[in-house]
Amino acid sequence: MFKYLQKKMDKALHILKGNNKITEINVTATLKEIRRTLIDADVNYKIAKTFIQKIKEKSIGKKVLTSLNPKQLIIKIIYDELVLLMGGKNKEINISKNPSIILICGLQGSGKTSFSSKLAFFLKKKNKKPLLVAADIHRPAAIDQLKIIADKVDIPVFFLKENKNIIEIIKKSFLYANEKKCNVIIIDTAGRLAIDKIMMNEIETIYRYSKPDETLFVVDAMTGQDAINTVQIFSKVLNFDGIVMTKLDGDSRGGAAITMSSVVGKPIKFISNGEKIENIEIFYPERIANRILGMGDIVTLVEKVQEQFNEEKTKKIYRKISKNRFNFEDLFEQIKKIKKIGSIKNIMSMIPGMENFLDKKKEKKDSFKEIESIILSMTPYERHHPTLFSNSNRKNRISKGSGIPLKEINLFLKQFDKINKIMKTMNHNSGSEIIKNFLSKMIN
Ligand SMILES: Nc1nc2c(ncn2[C@@H]2O[C@H](COP(=O)(O)OP(=O)(O)O)[C@@H](O)[C@H]2O)c(=O)[nH]1
Ligand SMILES: [Mg+2]
Repeated sequence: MFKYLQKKMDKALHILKGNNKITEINVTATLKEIRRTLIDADVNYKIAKTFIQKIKEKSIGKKVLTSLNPKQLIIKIIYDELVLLMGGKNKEINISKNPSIILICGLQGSGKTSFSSKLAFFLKKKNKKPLLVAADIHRPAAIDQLKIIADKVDIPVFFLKENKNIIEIIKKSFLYANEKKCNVIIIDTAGRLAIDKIMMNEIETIYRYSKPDETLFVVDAMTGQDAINTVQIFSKVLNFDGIVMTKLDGDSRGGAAITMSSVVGKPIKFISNGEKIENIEIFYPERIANRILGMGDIVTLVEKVQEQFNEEKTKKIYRKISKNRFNFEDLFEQIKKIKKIGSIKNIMSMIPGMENFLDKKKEKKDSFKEIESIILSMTPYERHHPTLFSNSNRKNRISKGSGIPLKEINLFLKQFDKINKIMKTMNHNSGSEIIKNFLSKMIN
């Protein structure tokens, strides 16, 4: 699923240079490649163009964090846009009532019957008690098809053989559900080759009579742009709640799936990626975006860094530094923040040039520990007044308390002093520049 997009995106992202700032020049090639990838994957030309435009605006406008690894930052921006394109957060189906009624509709062969049983199986695993209703009155074999699948997983099916009165089928199925204490009723309907009057009349009758809590429209991903057109036509006649996209295991290139919800304004709620009963997945835009980009770790990391070192917070550090009030307590706080982000190796790899350094000095991975012990051995007053350490008695005391040789303490104090000086000369906009220098000097 989404293999095509994955492969192509990976190629596009690898063109990105890691060590430069985000400029028009170094993102252009990547964005061009991404646009081509999207169009090849059956994404509408205009949507692909707007998508690229948005990424360009967002990435080139990113000043504060540009000194972090731009490659990773761009990946995060692409990820965010991709999630938005797919409709943002996942919209859950409404199954809170007893019973909840779910109406399944769609064209012939789109996968309604398969999906109905998959959904029943899925809900059964979530401790619901589903009932499947065979409401396809046009194909005589439809009842058997549903029964064969459902019997295997022990899910009850309601049907009336030889009865073509759709209202009667629905009415009796509700009574049956009540009798059997089923709390979800899934109605599998008939489809036609195209959305026509007969199909719509029938669906509307079922809809009016059953008052579904959730109406899902099933489309075949392999039909590409046609799937989008079909959903658009259907949405004009029935106000359904969500889309189910099936056959994503086929040779579909995924474009319809990623653009569907922004084109038609309805969320995809489930996807199906195989003929087996367990081949059903809730559609989570975030997870799909991660899958397509294959960069889940980077996205999480950038999110955490942005959380800990946002513009406001880094400006505050700068103000302190420029007023010469940056002290050991502040340093301690910074280290705590970095630790929250994850392993030092991870955070270091986000800083241009640091990967090489770390590879060579893997054993230095925990060098923050030393700094922390030194600071912890200081009194609160000392932590706030770095200049007190011109006194060697204090240094001796810290050395004893922390168990760190005096030589190391002297080195640390010297570095601290040096960083403070360097940082003061920096432009206040480059908040992350401060952090970057700060870290690289500390660890050196
Ligand atoms: N490969 C694949 N086949 C599917 C999927 N969903 C349904 N099918 C197949 O598509 C065909 C039509 O499905 P069916 O549920 O009968 O469609 P309906 O006419 O809408 O009820 C069947 O052969 C299914 O096995 C899927 O996600 N992947
Ligand atoms: Mg069917």
